[in-house]
Amino acid sequence: MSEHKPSIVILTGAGISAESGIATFRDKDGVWSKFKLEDFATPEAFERDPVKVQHFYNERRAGMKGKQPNAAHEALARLEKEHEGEVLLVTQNIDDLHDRAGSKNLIHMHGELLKAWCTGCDMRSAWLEDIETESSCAFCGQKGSLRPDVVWFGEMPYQMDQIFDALERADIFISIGTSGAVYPAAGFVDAANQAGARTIELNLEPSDGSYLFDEVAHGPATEVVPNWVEWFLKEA
Ligand code: BJW
Repeated sequence: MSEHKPSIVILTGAGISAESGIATFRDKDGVWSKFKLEDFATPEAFERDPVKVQHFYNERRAGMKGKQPNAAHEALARLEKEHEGEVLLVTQNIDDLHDRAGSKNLIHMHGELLKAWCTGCDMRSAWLEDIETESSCAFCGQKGSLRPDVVWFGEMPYQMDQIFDALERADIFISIGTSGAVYPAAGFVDAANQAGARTIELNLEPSDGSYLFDEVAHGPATEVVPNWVEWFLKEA
């Protein structure tokens, strides 16, 4: 019988992109310290004031220009390439830094800033510029039906069945750069623990849920993530 290669599920949050110059949400200078989430990150906010919400995301999309993947994104792409077992990377981040680092088995559970979703025909298209009231859908041509393809509070994150299936068969679960403040992602560690996985937190500082993990390593993602990957590929 062939040796079992551990299945790994990785959850990443804003902390992994912090050293690439993208703001986190709940840190001192985070997005929610400047903008009230109820006014920008709910379907109700968009209904009330679509221009204001589009402007917020247009600014953040423009702010992505020139941002590059860092050593932590690259280490996770290397892990997927070199580890013979399954590696599923689930990111809460709406940036494209994991994609550009080369990760392939990747789920953007909170959507993608560089895509527009047409609420008229339900199609998604790559979108690098501003979304304006006059912008028309690349598929159906309708005007005024595009929104950022991101998951707001109260909306269902993407590919949840696939994520929970992977957590059920996970041998290792690693949570990186996330405060664990937002569900359902914050509950993945419980699902992994129930599945008997070894659970690991890699974060700048202990998150509120640190005690739920079997192992923790604290420090900047560009240090702790490449160190862990290097160790795992050599020793495991
Ligand atoms: C570093 C670092 C460095 C810094 N190196 N680390 C009451 C109880 C329980 C749940 C709810 C409740 N009321 C409502 C809910 C549900 C709600 C929720 O969780 N609310 C909470 C506020 C309580 N969730 C939802 O509505 C979600 N949908 C949902 O639940 O659907 C129903 C459902 C039920 C059951 C199963 C399945 C579904 C949708 C949530 C959508 C979240 N959307 C956002 C915005 C996306 C678009 C945008 O960007 O504008 O997603 S909010 C924001 O938070 C964003 C992030 O992905 C998410 C998580 O944030 P993250 O990544 O953890 O960032 P931070 O800033 O919090 O943490 C950064 C961490 O990095 C920190 O720990 C730092 O220390 C660390 N760090 N520098 C390493 N260099």
